[in-house]
Amino acid sequence: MASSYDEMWEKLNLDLGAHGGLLEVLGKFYGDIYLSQAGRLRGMEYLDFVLSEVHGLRIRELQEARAAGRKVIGTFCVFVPEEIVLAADAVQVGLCAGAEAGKDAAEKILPRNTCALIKSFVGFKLSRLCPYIESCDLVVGETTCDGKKKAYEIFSDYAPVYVMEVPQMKQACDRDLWRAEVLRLKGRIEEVTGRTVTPDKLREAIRVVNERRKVLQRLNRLRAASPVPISGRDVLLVNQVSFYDDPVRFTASISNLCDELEERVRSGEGIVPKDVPRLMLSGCPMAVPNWKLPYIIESSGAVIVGEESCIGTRSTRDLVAEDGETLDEMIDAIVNRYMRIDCACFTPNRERLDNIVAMAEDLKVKGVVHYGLTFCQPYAMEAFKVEKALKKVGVPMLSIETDYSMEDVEQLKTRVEAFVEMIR
Ligand code: BJ8
Repeated sequence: MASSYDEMWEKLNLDLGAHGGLLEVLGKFYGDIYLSQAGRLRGMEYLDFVLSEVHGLRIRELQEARAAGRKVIGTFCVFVPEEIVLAADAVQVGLCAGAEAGKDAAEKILPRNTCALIKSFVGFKLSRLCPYIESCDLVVGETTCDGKKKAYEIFSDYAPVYVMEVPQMKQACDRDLWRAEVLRLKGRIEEVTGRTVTPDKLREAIRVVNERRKVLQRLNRLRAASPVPISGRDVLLVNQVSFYDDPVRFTASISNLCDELEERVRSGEGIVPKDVPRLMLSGCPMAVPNWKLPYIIESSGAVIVGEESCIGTRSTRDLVAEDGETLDEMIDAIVNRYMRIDCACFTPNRERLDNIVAMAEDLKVKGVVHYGLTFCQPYAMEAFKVEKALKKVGVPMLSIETDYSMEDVEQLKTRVEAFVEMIR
């Protein structure tokens, strides 16, 4: 069916036929997983609207921003400091990489044993399916895991790519390296946008991004109530949308959602009965529209109350200190905040274990589901340590490795149901 956005998508060089097919599948999937839930908060209508317009209205806004002289910067990792991008009056979008479409094309130029996230972003580009990638003036990659690092070399044949070097350890010399990298990024962003990052602009950008983190922290505090007032699926969606919506509008909308949630908590209303086992997810990021595992968990008699993930608390836990006055002080504050990210690409990575245990205890979960994308070595390796750390505090863990295909849904459901039964 023709869409009013066809002309815009054509200009972006999308494959209209394949793209239409993708939107159709996405719409169906969304209806089954999200709209079918009973007792959803009114505030989720905003998220439903954003999702229904994910390749429409938001893309139009990006085109309008570009026409007005602003640049669009795409990212794949929470290490890219959005503060710098916003301070140069550019728009940052998290490129999703959460769908299987495009996998066949990706496997022609990438090894098959590459994680689904990497195949997804390469496949989306090669198959001309993603209007976000096509709207980017620059894609900022990073040297986190080996797969991503090498994939950016290949990706740069198809899109303008800039790569930040992320250290692998957290010693003083690593911090120095990271500081130099943040400054190098600032230089490149200034070059691409033709704007200078001034102290005033950076201060405001730090505030805007912190406000978004704070509203997500508030959401996480509220959802921890018992009975649980909002589904894990819905909170995951909020986190996913935070990566590409306008930050100020998003913060205001989620603040309204939190007000409603607060009411619900006050009245003791839950999305599920009090005795439904509370679970926490931990591990690899789940990008839009990767809702498979949360859906399986929540349709197996459990409810998710936290995500220890980059599309979750890892990207919202820490704020950038707002007391810097000079540009140098603000850069230092940014460097310090980003160096606290506990991605499995770091070694050693004790903080992540401590953070997981603290989160599991705070949220009073009955168990943790560790989620690793197949072929993701950093998270697969750490899963063993996570299990051991949780065992010490008496929290059982189920380790799941999967990708974006639907082939293993039944098998995963059986394993999750058995786990839920065991912890009940
Ligand atoms: S800070 S988690 S967003 S790197 S799943 S591509 S690690 S093989 S996504 Fe990540 Fe930044 Fe770390 Fe977060 Fe590689 Fe693993 Fe694939 Fe991964």
